[in-house]
Amino acid sequence: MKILVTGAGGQIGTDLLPMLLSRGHDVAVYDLAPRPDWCPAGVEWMRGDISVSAEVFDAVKSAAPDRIFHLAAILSAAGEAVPHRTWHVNLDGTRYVLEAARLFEVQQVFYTSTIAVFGPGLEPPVGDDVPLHPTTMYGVTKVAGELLGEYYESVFGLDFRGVRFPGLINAGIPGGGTSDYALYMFVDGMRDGAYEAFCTPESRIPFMYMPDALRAMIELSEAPKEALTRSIYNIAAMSPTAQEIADAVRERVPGVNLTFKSDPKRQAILDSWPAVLDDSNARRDWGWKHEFDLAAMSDDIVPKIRELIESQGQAEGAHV
Ligand code: AKB
Repeated sequence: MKILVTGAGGQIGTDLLPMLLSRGHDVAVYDLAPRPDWCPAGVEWMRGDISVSAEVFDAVKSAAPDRIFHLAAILSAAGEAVPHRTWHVNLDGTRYVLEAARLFEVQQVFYTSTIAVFGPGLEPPVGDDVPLHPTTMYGVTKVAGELLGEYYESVFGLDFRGVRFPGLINAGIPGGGTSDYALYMFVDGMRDGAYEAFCTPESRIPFMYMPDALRAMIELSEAPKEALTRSIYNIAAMSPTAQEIADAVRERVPGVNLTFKSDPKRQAILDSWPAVLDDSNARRDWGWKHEFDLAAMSDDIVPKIRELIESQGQAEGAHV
């Protein structure tokens, strides 16, 4: 199957591309950045801007994919610095992807939504169908993107599906998200021996380890349509506090100095997100089940980050 991945130069793409190749797919990428060193051979890398309709249409026409995994987006913390650009990239970009999919008869568009669609005051565990009142431009665009995809599904018959990701953790690139403190505790803690988290130790949001996140994408993408009762699903794995993440790092990285200094803007974003998600619809409809809790993830990720730091050192362009 031919799969086009938009925004593959970010945190998810680093791990998704090798996985798609290992499953025998023909993979093309559409990304603003030039082809990075880590991009596996065999991936066709097209450079372009998701917020320029003609470029998106040309890329989809020339790649002629069966499926699009649409990852390109500006995340929550970065988005608050450039809200207009975030609207343009996240929402117009999604509209161009959906329209190109319709024009060039792409079978499925897979959408990466987020816990940032939720706003403050929701009682945990928070289910799929609750009022969505996000406080960030990223969240606003993701709510609108979900609705736009559902419109393309009901009006044009496009197969549109996706997940609301928790904060993601992998041995990779932090990408301007508010959940990045968890990843930095591991990466900076191991590389520099210290990290000051921009949140309180009590902060608690849902997180997921990248192998679970990738498996969720593949499993939902391949699920029979008739089994699905909705387009967009909450998925969950763990909801540790920042303190619990720090403790997990400390247990595995002796001597690491992890401290907390809450940044009011990013703290307000974190506090607006649910502490715990209800993902029972995903579990019922397509058998979603996470594998990694905090301990299992920490055991798995520490040697991977160590290997990456050793192989890449402090070199310019290293993606740790
Ligand atoms: C962010 O922090 O903006 C993202 C997300 C939770 O969608 N990682």
